Amino acid sequence: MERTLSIIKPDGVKKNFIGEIIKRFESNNLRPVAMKMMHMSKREAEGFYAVHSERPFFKDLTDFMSSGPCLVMVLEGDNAIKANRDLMGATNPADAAPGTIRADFADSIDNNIAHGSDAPDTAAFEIGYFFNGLELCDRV
Ligand code: IDP
Ligand code: MG
Repeated sequence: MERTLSIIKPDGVKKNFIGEIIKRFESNNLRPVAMKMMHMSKREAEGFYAVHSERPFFKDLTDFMSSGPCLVMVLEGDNAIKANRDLMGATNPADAAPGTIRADFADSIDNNIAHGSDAPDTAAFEIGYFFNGLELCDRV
């Protein structure tokens, strides 16, 4: 059993894809154990994406992530990190396999609908960035 952080980015919320995306998670044995809507400040977005602070797209990325509300979730399941990334598809929706979340819903690499942690250490950091232990609900 593994946990991963998922975010439906501002474009996914704005386009009313919350239900569609959560349905795909639940249909594929990824269960939400925590979730909240939040509108990140620029500083909060910069802290979340600190690993990318030297990248040329950092300013646009953090402007976008702080442009509107997101749905931030912790998903639990077998191999949850990889399972979530497989469901999302490639970072650039133009390269994402048909039937993936980004292929079906995203417009561009800048507006690519969803975030998913990429490894156990980043998942631990990202879950702790948004949630405390009491907010993670064990599913029975
Ligand atoms: P990921 O979201 O698939 O894990 P990362 O490489 O971690 O991809 O990049 C974080 C986010 O930054 C991406 O989801 C995307 O929105 C944005 N991004 C990544 N690479 C580029 C790029 O080359 N140009 C513009 N935006 C990018
Ligand atoms: Mg990433």
